[in-house]
Amino acid sequence: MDPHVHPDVHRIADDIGTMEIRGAAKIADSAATALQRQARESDAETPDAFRAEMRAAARTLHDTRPTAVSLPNALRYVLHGMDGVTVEQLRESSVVAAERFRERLDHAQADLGLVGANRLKDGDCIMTHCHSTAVLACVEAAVDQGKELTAVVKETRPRNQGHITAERLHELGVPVTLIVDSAARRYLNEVDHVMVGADSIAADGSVINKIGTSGLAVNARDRGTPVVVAAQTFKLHPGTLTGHSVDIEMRDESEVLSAEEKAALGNPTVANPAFDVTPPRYVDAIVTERGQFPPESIVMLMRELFGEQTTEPWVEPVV
Ligand code: RUB
Repeated sequence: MDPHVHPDVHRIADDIGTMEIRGAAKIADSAATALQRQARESDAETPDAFRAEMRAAARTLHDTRPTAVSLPNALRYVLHGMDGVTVEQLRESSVVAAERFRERLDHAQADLGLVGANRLKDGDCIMTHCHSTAVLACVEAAVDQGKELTAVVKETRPRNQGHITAERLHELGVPVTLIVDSAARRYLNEVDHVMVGADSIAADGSVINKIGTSGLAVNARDRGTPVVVAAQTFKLHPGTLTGHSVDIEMRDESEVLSAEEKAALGNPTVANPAFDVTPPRYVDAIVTERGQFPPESIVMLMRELFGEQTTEPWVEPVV
């Protein structure tokens, strides 16, 4: 019989897959919450059955979206924290590990916000792409310090996450100019920083983020506008230390065109990659809760935090 996965884990996995829950930090937080729920509600009778349920729940979450490494990093954190010889000990340690992960996530966000705010001066204008809670943490910290900022916000087709960013910035009292993605270059001379988040950061300092980030970064370099990436250290992709590459998610074509629209155009092939890779030479700084790093040096931090640890504790052990 397959191990029992709690319905709330399936619900959270579905919400991640359909992007009801989205953005790397939120996905990680929700994955830890889901494992916590699984641990709390499990009625497994043996330690082996409990562990098998936790692995199955982690696999259900893991298989939702492939690009944001925050998801496997969250699962790893909780499963590595699961410890003990009785079901109750395993349950308690898993619940505590999930809680600790979520707390660390919160603190990291606040700490990196303060680092990012140091880059922003009173009167600065930033350009953003997609919706990144890490970028917003930097803006919020700067606003709290009394700095007045403005923002040019890219719409971010096809899902328009720029609308969420515009709303959040408005709530922070930051005046927003919303532009279509293709207008970005036109405004790059008028902004002081491009600030984006990350879904994964590779060992060579490449930044994987919402599709359109790399084109924006290349244009920004051409115009001399610094590109800052705001990302907690759980965006560092330990697998890239050992030669793995980051999977770029291809999403459904219906996000780009409805079936009717597609038919009216003579049924072209529609491609919908969700993320792209910005090479380190186009990134000026990566702002984390551990301070600011040039992208080329991020590998040092990655080794310090993860070593060569690329285990997949959700995989069934071979017996
Ligand atoms: C979201 C996206 C965000 C990063 C960082 O893509 O690319 O820039 O996840 O977000 P999607 P955060 O909308 O497809 O999930 O800083 O909140 O972790």
